[in-house]
Amino acid sequence: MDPLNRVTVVAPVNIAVIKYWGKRDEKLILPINDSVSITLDTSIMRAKTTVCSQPDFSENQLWLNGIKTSFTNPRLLNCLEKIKHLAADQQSVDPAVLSWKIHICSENNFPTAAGLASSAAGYACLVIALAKHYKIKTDLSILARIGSGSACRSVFGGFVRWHAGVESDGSDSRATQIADSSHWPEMRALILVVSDNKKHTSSTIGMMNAVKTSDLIKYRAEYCVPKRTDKMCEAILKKDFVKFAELTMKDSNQLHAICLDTYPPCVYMTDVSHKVVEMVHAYNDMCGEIKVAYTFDAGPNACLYLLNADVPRVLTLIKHLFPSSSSDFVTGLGDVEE
Ligand code: 2P0
Repeated sequence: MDPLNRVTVVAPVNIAVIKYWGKRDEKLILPINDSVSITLDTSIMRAKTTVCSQPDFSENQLWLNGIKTSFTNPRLLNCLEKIKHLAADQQSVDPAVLSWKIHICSENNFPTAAGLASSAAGYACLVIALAKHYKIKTDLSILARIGSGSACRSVFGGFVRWHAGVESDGSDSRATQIADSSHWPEMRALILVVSDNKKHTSSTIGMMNAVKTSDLIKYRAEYCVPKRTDKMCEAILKKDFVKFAELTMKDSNQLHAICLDTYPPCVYMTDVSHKVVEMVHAYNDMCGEIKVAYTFDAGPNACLYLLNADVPRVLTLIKHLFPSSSSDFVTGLGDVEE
């Protein structure tokens, strides 16, 4: 036991291949459709959180990437309150511990809020650390979801599905593992950092506007995603890269089509992002089959999924077409580290 009662957890980033975009309940963070993601190796992109509570702490305090930040974020307060309630119900710690103030220190090793899934790793990490600190037993993906939707997928390694669920209390809106991180060892993610500027419209606002104004999003959630999700799970289990890659690219394109169908439109991809799309299609055409897939979240940065054997050739191509790019990196699949 740490004499200062500290708990440290490292949680990975996940990058969706079937995207979460749109909520049916803003407060409980319940999505309108299932999503599927891959959890990346923590050596390159991860969040690290330490929590500590002491009888002599006078106030709750939070540090994000070394900067003291006010402890007022409603989602953070909500997660902490829910976890303390569970600890009280489960009598998992001495009641005095629940009255002590807490210090939370969290850092990412990659650009925050640049569409690189920082909230997913951050909230997964926070919830796992708090659950450990207060010794509670519960479905951590449900707790992480309350912090940030995509965070529910980062509590598992490997290939993960977030089930939208049908219950209004969110009790069935949780993530499950499709296959663990050793299932497809050749799978690699290549992250192309187009820009590390903070995004102009947060995912939360972007998806709220989409639900309010886009007709396409209803079609997507009702008719496209259910079929696509089942096909994606099948492609992952069979390690069918061609099918996996085609579904990944189509789903990314549909997300950004919905962003354009939002009124006023929400544009996350830049000219450079579109050049990456062109490059991938040209490369696949040249190879005569799909060897690389792109996917873009709420930002201009690309995540390319490819198999290990293709990494050297694709990296050479990127260096040739984007000579000024310096911060691209390749990573495999990973797990939470406690
Ligand atoms: C995803 N994204 O599936 C999609 C694709 C971005 C594009 O989940 O409001 O930060 O905290 O639930 O989880 C980003 O949304 O949004 C996201 P909230 P979150 O990864």
